[in-house]
Amino acid sequence: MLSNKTFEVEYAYYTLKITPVLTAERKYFSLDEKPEFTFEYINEEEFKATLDGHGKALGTPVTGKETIKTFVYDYKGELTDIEPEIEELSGGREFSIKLPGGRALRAGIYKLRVELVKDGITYTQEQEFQWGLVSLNTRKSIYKPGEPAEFIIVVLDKYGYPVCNADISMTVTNPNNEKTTYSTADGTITASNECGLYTASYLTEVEGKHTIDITAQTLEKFDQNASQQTLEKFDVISDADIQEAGDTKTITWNKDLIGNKTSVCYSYAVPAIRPYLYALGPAGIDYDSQIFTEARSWYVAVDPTETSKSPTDDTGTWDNSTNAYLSNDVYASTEYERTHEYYNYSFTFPAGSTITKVEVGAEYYYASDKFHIEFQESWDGGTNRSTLRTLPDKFSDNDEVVWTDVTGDTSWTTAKLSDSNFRVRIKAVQDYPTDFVYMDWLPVKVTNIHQSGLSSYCDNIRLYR
Ligand SMILES: [Ca+2]
Ligand SMILES: [Ca+2]
Repeated sequence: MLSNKTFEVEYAYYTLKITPVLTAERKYFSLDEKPEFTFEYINEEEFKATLDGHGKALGTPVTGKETIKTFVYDYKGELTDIEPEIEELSGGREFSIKLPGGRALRAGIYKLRVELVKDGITYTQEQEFQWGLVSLNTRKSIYKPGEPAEFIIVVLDKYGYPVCNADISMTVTNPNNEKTTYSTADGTITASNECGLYTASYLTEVEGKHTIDITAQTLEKFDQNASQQTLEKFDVISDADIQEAGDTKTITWNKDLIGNKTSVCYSYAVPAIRPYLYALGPAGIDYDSQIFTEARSWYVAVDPTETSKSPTDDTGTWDNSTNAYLSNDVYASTEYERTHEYYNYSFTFPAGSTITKVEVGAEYYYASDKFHIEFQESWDGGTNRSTLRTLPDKFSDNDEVVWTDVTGDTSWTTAKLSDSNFRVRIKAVQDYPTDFVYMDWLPVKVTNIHQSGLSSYCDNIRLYR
């Protein structure tokens, strides 16, 4: 099996008992941290036990090679291409294993596996950890005392998708060791309109470094499958010099200050890959042979777009069929075993869109339990169709739309959702005796992701000398 990283260790020790131990510094890391672990297979005591009182080795010396292999797996148990940095520490046989950060990271649950091969025997240790599930942004990286600091908290689930109803608590410790607590429970942390984003406001009083601890409880969410995609480049547009090195683009401005002030502007577009987060910054300012650097990076992500559409054309044998174009308590209906097909949903998507979810909606009711509606969709003009699904019993129209997730029926593309290809067929299915079924509205909802439009930023810079 291929590993992310293989590390060879020369040794000239003595026959020793091996007890590998893998320890995580913590089990939760924020996105701008590099998760760090310690791997040890002979501890200090065992090592000392092989020496006599004068530091000389006991027993017969053995020389050879040991191999340490590391593997980093994602939440699906698939090997990632994350290459840990392995460093030999002094003392027994102890190694530091550090995961590198990157410009583009997928938040989630990961597992580090370390294999030690010694004398033909493989010793394995594993450690699970969370990376970037909770992160904190502030509008600015530095605040003046008395200025309110607005915190933006981002909460993701173990697959890296935003969590809308997280239960968050946060403690801010100021330099005098005074603590202020915030929580969604007491309303000091509030959910924003955008799923996964939460805000809190903190009044800065004391100068110095503040420490912030956050925990978030989330309900598990299983409705999305991430597709494997290659990372794309971040598009950056600016009047400044743009240098590219590795996965980083650096924008540099040379500015003459006017009244100690200047401003810089740039635009960027986030690649259409979910659920990755992209690091911006930290920004640096060189002045008077000094350098100021922001405390940390900022993260941006692409958000999915949801679009609902109604049919605008139909064919078949239901009565008053066009009434299913609109939710208005006026119905298409039938009392016989008949089928009807709806189409021309008029979906349009930006170029390069990836379809992540397709749902068929139905606002309907049955006059009795003698008759049901089944439906199926087609993505190639009616040649192939999904299997029939039965809409559950519902005996009055309460204006509720029953959505069925049909994402798994085919590998959806924007072309499969075009007017020439996409159709929804409904079928009344008879028990005995017959009775009426009613369809008020037959919408379709599609979630897609695409490269964001350009976001433009201008920063005003003022130098206090
Ligand atoms: Ca209705
Ligand atoms: Ca209607």
